[in-house]
Amino acid sequence: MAFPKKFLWGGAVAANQCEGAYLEGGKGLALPDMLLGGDVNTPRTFCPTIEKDRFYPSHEAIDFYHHYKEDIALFAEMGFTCFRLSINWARIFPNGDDAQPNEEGLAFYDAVFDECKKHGIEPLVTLSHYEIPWAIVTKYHGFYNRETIELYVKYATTCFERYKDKVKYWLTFNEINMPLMSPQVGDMYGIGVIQDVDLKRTAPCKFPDMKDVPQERLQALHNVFVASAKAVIEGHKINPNFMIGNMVCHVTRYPLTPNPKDMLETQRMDHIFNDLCGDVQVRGAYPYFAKKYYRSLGVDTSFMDDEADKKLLLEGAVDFYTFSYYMSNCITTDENADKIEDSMLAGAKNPYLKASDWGWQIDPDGLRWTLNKLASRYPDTPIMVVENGFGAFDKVEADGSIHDDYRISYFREHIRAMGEAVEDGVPLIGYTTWGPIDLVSAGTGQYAKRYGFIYVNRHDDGTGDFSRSRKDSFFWYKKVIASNGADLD
Ligand code: BGP
Repeated sequence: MAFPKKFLWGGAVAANQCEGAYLEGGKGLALPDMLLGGDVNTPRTFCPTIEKDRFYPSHEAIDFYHHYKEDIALFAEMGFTCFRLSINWARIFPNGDDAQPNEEGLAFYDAVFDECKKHGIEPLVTLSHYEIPWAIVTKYHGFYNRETIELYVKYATTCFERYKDKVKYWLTFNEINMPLMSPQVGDMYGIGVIQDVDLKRTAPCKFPDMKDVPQERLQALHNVFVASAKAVIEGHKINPNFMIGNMVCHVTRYPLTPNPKDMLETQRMDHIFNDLCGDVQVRGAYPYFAKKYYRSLGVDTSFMDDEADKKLLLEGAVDFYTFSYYMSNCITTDENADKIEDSMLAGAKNPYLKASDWGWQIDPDGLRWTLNKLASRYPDTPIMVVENGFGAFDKVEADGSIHDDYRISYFREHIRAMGEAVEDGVPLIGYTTWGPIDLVSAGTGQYAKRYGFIYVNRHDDGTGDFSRSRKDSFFWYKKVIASNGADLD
């Protein structure tokens, strides 16, 4: 496999899923702090107040806040040259609209980046990985309010100024297309717009029970685009060498049959759910198909025609394209086709693919297909896969070892597919696996859905001492990195 010489190899985490210490160091509440755990059959619920008798996984997560030195040393042992992490916005601006940033929060990330540097690891920093301060949700109605654009830009520029000599690679918003992909979940996660929920009540509320108001959701997403563009513009003023990217959740879609109706529906869904956000952020303008879709939901699209915003989107186009890739789905107009039971990623089952215990279909060739698609859609734009991984139940043997050959085989095939895409000519610059260390699942809030090369002794019943240990995949990935992707055995 011929990966480029300075290819970035590493892993990715998000603050809310690993840090814990949810009120330490002056941090304020962030949206994920209000989420309870669920499992594969129980949707995650949202509890708008903190109740003593309930379990909120982000509050302790895997306690990266106190273990970061040990964890970064383990990443270095695997040979990481890149570590993707997010800054928790609520550590820097605990109330979202504070006049001054929280120095203790800033100092924490200084220490983390210094630790990376010590080990020769390049940080890749996501500014917003679902960690909108809770106060912005309750006081401003999230990104629906244009004032939130300025709060975000202030937060972003504070980080750019502070870390301009320590961080070169930035991403403005994680999985920015989530509000399109899944209205209720996306409202919550991406844009902090919660509809029709009494934010003072204590009863948990299931995501699917929340009301969707497309006008607010899509106008908020527009404000997110503007916030991202402004951040890119300001970032480049602070350090012209910054590489600032977007981040899309790419669920690759195939027609289930060659029925032209299936083809058309697949193209339509691919456009809306996978391409729309990338087009805005890379090309700097809404694609031609956006208006028809928005209007079909009854949305007044005049915000798309605002001249000042149009100018910002164009000037604030990103420097590189990044995405998460876990699976592919099939699309069909046949209502009787066998469905995938996942509200977020719904589609039809592909008879050629196997799935994880959470129903995510495993498709390495789909990654090659996707990389080629993106390279032709966004010519001359460097591409990076910033999330890819296999959530699974792991078994700890009596001697403490963990034989996760299923994970190794998932990664082997996906890295092979990436290598083939590089040979096809795709300008791929790096790869960070999702969850190089076990962490809290975003979708289900579980610890049991494990992704790591590093095991964390922490469980869904709240037990475990947070100790870390190496799985078989740890040694395998180390070999892969040392050989720059050539040795996948
Ligand atoms: C992406 C998120 C991550 C991560 C990953 C795996 O959607 O960006 O935060 O969690 O998916 O999903 P899950 O944790 O639900 O298994």
